Amino acid sequence: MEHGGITCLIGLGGNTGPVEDTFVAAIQRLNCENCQITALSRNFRTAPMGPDAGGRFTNAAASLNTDLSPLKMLDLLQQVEDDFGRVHNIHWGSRPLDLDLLFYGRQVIHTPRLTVPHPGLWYRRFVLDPLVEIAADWKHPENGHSIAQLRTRLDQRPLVIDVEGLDTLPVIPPRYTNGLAKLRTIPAGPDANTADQPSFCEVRVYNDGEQPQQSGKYETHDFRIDVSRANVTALIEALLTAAIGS
Ligand code: A4P
Ligand code: MG
Repeated sequence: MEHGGITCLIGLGGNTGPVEDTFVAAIQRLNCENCQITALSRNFRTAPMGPDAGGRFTNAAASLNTDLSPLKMLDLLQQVEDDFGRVHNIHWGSRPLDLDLLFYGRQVIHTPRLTVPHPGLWYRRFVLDPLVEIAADWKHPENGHSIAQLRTRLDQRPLVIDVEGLDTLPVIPPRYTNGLAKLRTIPAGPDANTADQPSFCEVRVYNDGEQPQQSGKYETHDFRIDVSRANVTALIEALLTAAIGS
């Protein structure tokens, strides 16, 4: 590659097979004629996000310089994923290797095949922990926050939990909340999933009450799940235990 090129940040994830070896081999594959790896984070062991995600993940982040267009860059990432046995069947399923294009320079891209910056990156600890090691000062082109600021935001308290579709709040023992979390109940909105499932309610978690400035294209919660009313208290207690300790 000639001088110049665009700096990209990519996220690596995987939870089947020898993931750390897979990461090393994938980085070697990405370091090619059109692409030069410039930094690589440590590997992080992370809790799986999503009900079908499987066991614990390993996550990392890398920066690279490339003269490939955004879609050619995505092609390359998908080619490398396929080479390591990725089967694209279950959304958010377990996988030997997932390569996400987190940033392509400062570009903002919204096409059916490619969304850049990656829409989930700004609230996912498993993306931000590795990213902060290699690009703490990198600014998100849509919300203006640096990676370090987005990461710090995840630790801000109180943790706000909205329960949509319940008239009264579940009773949560104070040892769980203790000023570190704020529970609110909000009426079910017109588009609430709970409209067709009256025995369910929707729980949303916000790491802070005030979200980073939105472009209008992001969802504002950090986590959302529909849960039966009978299980809502157990869910919230589990969330609080995981997020702030009991
Ligand atoms: N696509 C659009 N934009 C991008 C982008 N910026 N980078 C499209 C990569 N791909 C992008 O992706 C589905 C489609 O997204 C692609 O065809 C591409 O055109 P995929 O990788 O085939 O499917 P996926 O990964 O199951 O879906 P998705 O929405 O990309 O999920 P994520 O965000 O990758 O999350 N838990 C932990 N702890 N660590 C993880 O790494 N990863 C996931 C998947 C779930 N839980 C996890 C982790
Ligand atoms: Mg992916």
